[in-house]
Amino acid sequence: MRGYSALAIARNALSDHAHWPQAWRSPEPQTAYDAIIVGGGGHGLACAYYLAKEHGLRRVAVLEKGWLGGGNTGRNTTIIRSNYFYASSAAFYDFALRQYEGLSRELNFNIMFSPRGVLVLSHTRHDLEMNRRVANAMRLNGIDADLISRDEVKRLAPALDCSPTARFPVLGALIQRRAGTARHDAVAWAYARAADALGVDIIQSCEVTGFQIERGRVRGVETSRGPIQAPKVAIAVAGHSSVLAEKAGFRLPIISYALQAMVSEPLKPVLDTVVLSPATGAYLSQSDKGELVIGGGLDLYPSYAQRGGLPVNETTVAGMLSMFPSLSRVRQLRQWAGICDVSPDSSPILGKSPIEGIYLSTGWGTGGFKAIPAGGYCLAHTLARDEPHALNAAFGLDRFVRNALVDEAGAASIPH
Ligand code: FAD
Ligand code: PYC
Repeated sequence: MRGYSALAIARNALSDHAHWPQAWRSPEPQTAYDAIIVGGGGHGLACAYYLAKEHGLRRVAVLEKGWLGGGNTGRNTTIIRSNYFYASSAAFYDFALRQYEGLSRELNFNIMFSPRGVLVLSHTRHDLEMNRRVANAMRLNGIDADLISRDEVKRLAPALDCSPTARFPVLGALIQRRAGTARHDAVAWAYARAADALGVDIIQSCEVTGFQIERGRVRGVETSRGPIQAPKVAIAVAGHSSVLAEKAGFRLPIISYALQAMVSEPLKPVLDTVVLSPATGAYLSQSDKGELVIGGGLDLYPSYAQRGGLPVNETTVAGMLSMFPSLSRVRQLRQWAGICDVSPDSSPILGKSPIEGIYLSTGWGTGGFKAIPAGGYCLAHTLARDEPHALNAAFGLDRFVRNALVDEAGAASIPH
């Protein structure tokens, strides 16, 4: 990591940001590239970085209709974990977690990775059994997992109501101690800066509006800033995946739902781990700014509105307060939503599309932030070599016709 003196940090903090260097260029689009990535979220930017770094592709453009990280990457609740059930998911998400552990160093950008542990609470006997099943599966897949008692939960999260009379009594938890959080927009910025340094053109305010396709093969894209040619195009647009697939002439088994989250006013430190409670429908952690970062389940009707409705917001707050009654007077500061791309088995679709030269990164649903380093790495491999990496071989679109689902809805850890 580049070293900064305390004086330099103080000078920057007090400056009006004048003369700060741009973290990446803002080039005009060229007429042709070797590869185009649609979507400047974490997955698109990571793919661009790995295409340049691992595969030597330098004539690469990321086309983003808005601003970098303005989609779900900048709207999520920053939880990173690899407590999945099936071997293929475990290998994929743990590869991502291992990349996150070294990402600040790799990209020379502090993404504030914080392995503060993630607890999935058990409120019933059945929850205990299910958590034990997941813990056993994780250990069989070589991933750290512990089952902890109510007393240990109380020690880790003293503000949590662990009394036997609680509305949702806590019987124990599954903990992944290596799991935690990272600053979401820093992940996008870190990949953007590193990709730019390797020659990738990152072009914001450039919407892809269509595809040039000849005899089943992609030749380029139409954009709000004119046509751009490329023999290979990756689509990494989360909740808008079906919209773009339709423009390319195929359908995806993706439904887009809003997932909302909120933060409280800043508080003094009250929680230094992440608590997920599928039964109450709420989860929370505390950011470095002191805000409680709170989320719940999907607004379960298809939508492209980045808002979310009041009933789900209220249910989430009620669930959170049933666990943490002492927070009842804390005020909600902000609320927002992102459009999640949910696949039938809640696993990603990461691989080839029915059009030659078009590749897909979608189906991340409510859980793709934690996947970004693995998703970008595997998408780059698939695009560059025209075949999946071993880590994403199970996640092709063809699994829905082969009846080879990887059903991880239960691993979402939130009402789904
Ligand atoms: P995005 O970050 O959404 O990027 C896609 C980009 O494509 C957008 O910037 C969009 O503007 C752009 N785009 C769309 N259409 C076009 C077009 N036609 N032309 C050009 N650009 C286009 N995951 C976790 O792992 N942990 C969590 O704690 C977590 N919490 C979440 C909480 C909330 C409230 C939400 C909404 C999501 C959460 N997720 C979480 C999920 C995670 O945020 C996403 O799965 C992940 O960020 C998806 O990244 P992406 O790069 O695929 O998509
Ligand atoms: O994937 O860990 C996750 C998550 C938690 C809340 C939303 N997504």
